[in-house]
Amino acid sequence: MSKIRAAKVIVTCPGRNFVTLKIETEDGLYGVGDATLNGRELAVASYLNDHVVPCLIGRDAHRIEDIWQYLYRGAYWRRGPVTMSAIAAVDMALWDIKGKVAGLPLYQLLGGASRDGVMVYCHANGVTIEETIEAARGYMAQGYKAVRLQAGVPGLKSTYGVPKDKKPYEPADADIPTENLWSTEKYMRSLPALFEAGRDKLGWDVHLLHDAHHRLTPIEAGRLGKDLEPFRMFWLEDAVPAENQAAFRLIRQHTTTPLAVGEIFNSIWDCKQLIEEQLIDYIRATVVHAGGITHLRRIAALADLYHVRTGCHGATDLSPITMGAALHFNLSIPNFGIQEHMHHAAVTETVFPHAYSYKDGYMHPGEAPGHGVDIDEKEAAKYPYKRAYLPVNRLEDGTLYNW
Ligand code: GCO
Ligand code: MG
Repeated sequence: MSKIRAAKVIVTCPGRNFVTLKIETEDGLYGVGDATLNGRELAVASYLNDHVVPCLIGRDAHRIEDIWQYLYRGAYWRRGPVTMSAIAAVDMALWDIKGKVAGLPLYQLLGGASRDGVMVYCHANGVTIEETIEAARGYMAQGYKAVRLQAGVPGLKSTYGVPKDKKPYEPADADIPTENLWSTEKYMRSLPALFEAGRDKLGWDVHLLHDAHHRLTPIEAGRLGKDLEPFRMFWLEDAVPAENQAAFRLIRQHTTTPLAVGEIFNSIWDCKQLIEEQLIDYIRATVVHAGGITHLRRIAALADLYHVRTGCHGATDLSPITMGAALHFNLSIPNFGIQEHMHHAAVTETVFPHAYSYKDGYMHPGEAPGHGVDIDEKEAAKYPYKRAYLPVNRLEDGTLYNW
């Protein structure tokens, strides 16, 4: 028994907004969990502060599964990104504590390492194809075995996924969302050339990925997948919005390009049909938005039965705590596929010291007890919350569209 003495929510903005839950036990240990939901951060902070923290005090920190069920079933209102990010934060913090009590890195508690390292992919972005290829070359020189290629679409002024001013990531930079224009026709015409250049200039020994950000219809996605088949992509991500899981049947009927989806999923119910019908190849759900290690393991176990591998979301709006927890998860499960890796800003790293590291295309969670990521509260206090949104997308006739 290790009684929970206190729990607090820390909101900080070192480069971008992060919400962290810190749980302390009566025997002087603590664990931290990520609760960041980009653009809706304070909703999760309130959910935790007002509704979860009071219910945690006095509970046994070791009863991770029981606390998970208590927060999930006990709330009556199930699922949803706010609820599941809050539960995830508690879950991560409790696994962190258990690891510290055991004196073992989290992956050891999850069954030990199934591989030596976690293959990661990075983002090569550019306004033009040439710029994107140049960026990919730079990453390959750092050892990356897998690169996501995104380029500006000729005829569209700015596109989400292609950062402005050569910034390394896609910042949520506006107090009120800025508006982009979108044209599927222009995009679909431009994309094969990017991958043709990719294979031509980067060769065949690198995995190439692409994110369509939910912007296509199923039949468009089928056609795009077919057009991209000659380039043997690792995956085409988020081809269509996935609320209607059956929509993926149509894409599957038309292309053998591997499909990935799920960064906005928050429970196993969002992907049950996609997995059981083998409509996808990679599931992108990750620790913070899909109910923590406890729930993500359940998703991965289901996926394993159907030849679906994991490809956890790892953008910079997920805090280093999620990256650390995901790396332990990735190292331990049998059906790991790949992990996304976007570099956090240096200032983010000063607030979240971590044991994980990158070398030659692979990441490793490190050997620190627990998940190996901490928060420096003094540093965190220097960066107050700042409202910031990602852009929205409109079609050229003004219709609000998916971004
Ligand atoms: C990705 C994503 C991100 C998300 C962002 C939303 O594949 O990394 O699509 O860029 O858009 O994490 O908050
Ligand atoms: Mg994505």
